[in-house]
Order: sequence, then C-alpha cells, then structure tokens
Amino acid sequence: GKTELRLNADIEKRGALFAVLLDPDTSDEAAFVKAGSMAAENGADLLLVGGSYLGNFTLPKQVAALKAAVDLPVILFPGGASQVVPGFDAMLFMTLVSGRNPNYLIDEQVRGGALVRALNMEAIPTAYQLINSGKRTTVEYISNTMPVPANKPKLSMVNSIAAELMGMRYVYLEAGSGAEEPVPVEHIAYTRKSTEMTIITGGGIKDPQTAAVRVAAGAQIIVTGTLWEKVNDPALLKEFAAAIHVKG
Ligand code: 1GP
Repeated sequence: GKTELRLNADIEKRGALFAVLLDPDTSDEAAFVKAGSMAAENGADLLLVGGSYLGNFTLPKQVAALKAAVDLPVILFPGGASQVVPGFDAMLFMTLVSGRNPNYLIDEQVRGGALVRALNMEAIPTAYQLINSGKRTTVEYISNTMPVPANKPKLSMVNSIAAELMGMRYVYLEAGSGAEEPVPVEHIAYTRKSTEMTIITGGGIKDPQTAAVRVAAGAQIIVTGTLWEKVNDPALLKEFAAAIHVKG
C-alpha cells in the first residue's frame, strides 16, 4: 500500500523514523489535534492513534480533525476490532504473536477484517509482541496474555521468525504504554539478525539516548506516547528526531 511504501522509503532515507502515539481516550479533540500538530512541527515522521480500550463514537471526528491539521501518515494502532473506523491512512493489522490467547491471535482479526475491507483501508500486517518491562501493563491485563520474559530475547526472535514466515512485514516489540523499562536491546538485535521485517519498538522510552541505542540495535520506528502527556517540549521532540534520524 501507499502508506507502507512511504514509510519504507522514509526509513531508507532517514535511517529510522520517529512516531508519536496519541491516545484519543486521554484528551479532548482540541488537545489531541494540538499534540499531533506539535509532534508534526518538531520532527515526528508519523502519528499512531490507539489505546487499549477506546471506543469509536468520537474517533472518526478526532481523526478527521487531526488529518486536516497535519501532513504526516496517521496510522491506526488498534486495541481491537471495535476501533476500526474510517479516516486513517492505514492501520497496523496486528496479531499478538507473543501471546497464546486465540482472541488476539485470530478472533479480533476476523471481526475487524471485513470492516477493514469494506472501508478499503490499507492494512500493514504486523506481529505484535509484548516484552516484560517490570510492572504489569494494561495490554497484559486486557489481552490476558503473558509477555515474553525480558531476559529471553531468543523467545521474541522465534516468534518474529514464525510471523515473517506467515507473511507479516512489520514487528512491534512493545514494553507497554507507560512501561517502567523499555524493550531490552537484545530483543531488537535478535529479531534484526533473524528477519527482514520492519521493527517498531515502544513503551517506556523517555529520552533520546534510549531511542538511539534501539535504532543502533536495528529498530526502524521508535514510538513514544506517555512522555508527551507529561511534557510539552518542542526542543525535546527535536532531540528525539535528531537521535532517531541517523541518516540525517
Ligand atoms: C505503547 O509503545 C507505545 O503502545 C508507547 O509507549 O506510552 O510508554 O511511550 P509509551
């Protein structure tokens, strides 16, 4: 699809991309659009929109307002089929491959897939893996799955290999929103050396250096969300972009 091609070309050009996650549950429309515009003006390459339990009543309106304000790809990062709504450039069509809960391996995809097709929405097949990051995370609780142990990077690697063989092109190594610790670099490095999938990582990334070492290990899209709910700092956004855009 068009958005996936644009992301891949941008990765080629900049080395890695800086994504800002906007949670429509935690802000009203004006704050949501303002956060997205500020990210866009200070070096973000794409915006992800999602949350574990958001409803879809106001989402299409929020997305339309965001799309009107920014020129970046706006990508749905859904917590379930109920979040498939019109207006996005694309969505991460995810399977929770680190878990063994059939609801998040196939049920939500069956419920959401027909809707994705009806909306003619671009879907980027993505293997989603939750990596243990200290305290229990919302996604662990909501998905009722066990994360990959932090000290077992070969386990996320074998999940990644299986996902690639099943045709997935992106893999999201996730510590969970607001995680105490980000995904350990070994998980990124093992998936990088064993697959050619585009690696997204996020959860608990709070400074540019933490992002940079993950890019060096092979991550191509760095996601930050929670940080921007607490700090409102254009200079810090720019520092993240500079640390991530290793090709300048
Ligand atoms: C969560 O990886 C994203 O799905 C971002 O995490 O909110 O901790 O930045 P944070």
